[in-house]
Amino acid sequence: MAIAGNTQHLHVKSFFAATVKDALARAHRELGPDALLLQAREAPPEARHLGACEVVLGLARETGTRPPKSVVGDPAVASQHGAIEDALVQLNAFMRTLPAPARDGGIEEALREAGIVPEMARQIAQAVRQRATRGPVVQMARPGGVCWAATASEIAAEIASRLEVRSGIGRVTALVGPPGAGKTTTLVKLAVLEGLRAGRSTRLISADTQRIGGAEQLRAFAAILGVSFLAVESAAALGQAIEAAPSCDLVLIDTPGYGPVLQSELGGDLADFLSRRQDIDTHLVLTASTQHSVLRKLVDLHRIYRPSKLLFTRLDEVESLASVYCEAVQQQMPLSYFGLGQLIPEDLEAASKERVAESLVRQLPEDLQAVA
Ligand SMILES: Nc1nc2c(ncn2[C@@H]2O[C@H](COP(=O)(O)OP(=O)(O)OP(=O)(O)O)[C@@H](O)[C@H]2O)c(=O)[nH]1
Ligand SMILES: [Mg+2]
Repeated sequence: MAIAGNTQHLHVKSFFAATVKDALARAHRELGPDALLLQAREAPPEARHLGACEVVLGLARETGTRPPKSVVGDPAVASQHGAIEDALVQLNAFMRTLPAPARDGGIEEALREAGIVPEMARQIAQAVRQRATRGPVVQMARPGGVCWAATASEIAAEIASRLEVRSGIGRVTALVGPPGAGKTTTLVKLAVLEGLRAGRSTRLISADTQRIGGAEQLRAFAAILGVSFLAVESAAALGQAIEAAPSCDLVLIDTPGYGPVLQSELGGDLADFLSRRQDIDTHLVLTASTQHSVLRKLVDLHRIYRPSKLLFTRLDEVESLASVYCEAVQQQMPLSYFGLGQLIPEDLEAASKERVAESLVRQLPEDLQAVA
């Protein structure tokens, strides 16, 4: 690593030992007292066999020369000391000018700016630093200078590792969620993808019968697809319709979307029924375009259904999946499917961690991605 305007180069080397103190002692024995401590950290898993602690030290040296075995009392090395000391003085002065956030490459700040909630951004940045295979890098050409040389894939992998994905649906599946979230459209997409195209006999049930015309949309779709359809007036009737279905049939249940007031007035029986029937695979349908704070309220409002998965629609309308990510991670709920538009069934795909992680990494500033 060249030091700008100087023929000296910075030789960077890691030393491992059981304690930081021992690792430092070993480093100073080999590099001498002038070596500059760049980093002390827990050794990464792949180097753990070398010692629990890793220290990384830098020492300025001439281009093309090998690092001295020992500088103490070595006349050849001593003759270089003037130049080396100059370089280290420059380096130390430079490092003192670095703004604090740049010391972690700005990953935490960039994640916050990409919409990740602060605590999560801090944890991800910290984990990325531990995951980073190349340790800290001094970048003389870059304002801000010291970066954690995590690769884009290391950042994406850390983001993805916090997510859970469980696509596929149960034999009896219900979609619940706020008004207009895309429940009916998604149910029909699932009927085609998981029912008809998979060669499974499929039944559609609408529990959306309190609203005038609520069940008609699904009835019309069922007629077009040529699958059986039933509208049920109560939770008890829903239970009977499920029992009446042949055991190999896929049963897909559409439910009405209620706001907070109607939910408590009209939604209680259905919520009681679904929350007790954990054999029914209940997905909470939400739109990716909803702000994170609102998503939180919607998840709370629909907790009475005890959904086990989150299904997000309208990914086609958003740049960032930050709120989808934060909500799924904070609720520790798996993602099932993503709605990507209005086309049936093309615009539905199994949820993937990669899609979410890549969308977030794309939000990071270009210079960070370049380092990353
Ligand atoms: N752009 C986009 N539009 C979608 C998506 N999914 C559904 N929609 C549209 O959203 C609108 C509402 O969809 P519905 O399926 O009727 O929503 P719902 O949750 O059943 O609504 P209610 O029954 O009124 O609660 C329709 O115009 C759909 O075509 C999606 O992934 N992307
Ligand atoms: Mg509907």
